[in-house]
Amino acid sequence: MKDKIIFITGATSGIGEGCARKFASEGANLILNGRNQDKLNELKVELEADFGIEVLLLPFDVRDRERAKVEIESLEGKWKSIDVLVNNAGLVIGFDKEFEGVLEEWDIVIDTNIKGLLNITRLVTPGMVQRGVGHIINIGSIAGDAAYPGGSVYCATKAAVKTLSDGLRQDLVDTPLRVTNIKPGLVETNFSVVRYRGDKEAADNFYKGIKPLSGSDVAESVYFAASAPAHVQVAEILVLATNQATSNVTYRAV
Ligand code: NDP
Ligand code: 8X3
Repeated sequence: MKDKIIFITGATSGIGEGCARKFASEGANLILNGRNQDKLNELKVELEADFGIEVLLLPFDVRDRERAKVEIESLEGKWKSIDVLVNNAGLVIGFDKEFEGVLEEWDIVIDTNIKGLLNITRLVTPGMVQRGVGHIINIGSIAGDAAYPGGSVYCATKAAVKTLSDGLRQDLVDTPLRVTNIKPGLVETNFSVVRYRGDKEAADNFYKGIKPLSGSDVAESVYFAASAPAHVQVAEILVLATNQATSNVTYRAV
């Protein structure tokens, strides 16, 4: 992994931050994206000092097509040659029933988890095809395998991530590129704080009675797929907390 270029979206927290630390610890150089510029700056200082790697920051909203295009097309030198794209930026808002949810919140979730991911894939993959090198790793979810109460729109976006991963794998089948869909279960990150619209106590309660995964647990699966030999394509990984067996067990009443 030494000197490879890894582009991680949503690197300011949780799974994305865990991936940044893991790839940095293995000697990779990182392009880190997210909207929280302060957190990105902090990570850059820390990871460059701790691991002697280089970090380039691309702070933008993955939903912003024009900005993403300018930022990615302006990459220079070695930063153009992205080896691994980790499409991680994503969120859910609320636990509303499908017939009661807030349309504007659904727009944010759909635009980020599906269209934002597609936006970055569309911008980064052509260069990988041209160079004959590349790996697209999408962070899906067990929520994409089956809906749970109060989660249908989020679950639908993660089902879309599965389909987009499967479709891209077929579109790239005659190239050396690889596509992986990582499907975590319960991971304790800022995800639930966002889901409960900033209510930290409700977010903490969500994990009561179960030891969830951490962002770095999931990063180990991402790294496993990325570091497999070139002829090995890890198509999917479903990684769950030990006391979680299905998508539905994640449901908690608000
Ligand atoms: P966090 O809330 O901790 O992290 C989400 C990251 O996404 C943050 O870095 C946030 O950064 C970034 N992000 C959100 N919206 C945008 C945007 N529009 N543009 C750029 N970056 C954005 O949650 P997780 O780490 O848990 O979530 C990461 C991924 O993992 C998501 O796709 C989620 O669906 C998935 N997942 C999470 C699970 C869980 O239980 N936590 C389980 C299964 C999958 P910033 O605010 O700085 O933009
Ligand atoms: C996140 C997992 O089921 O907590 O994708 O929504 S879940």
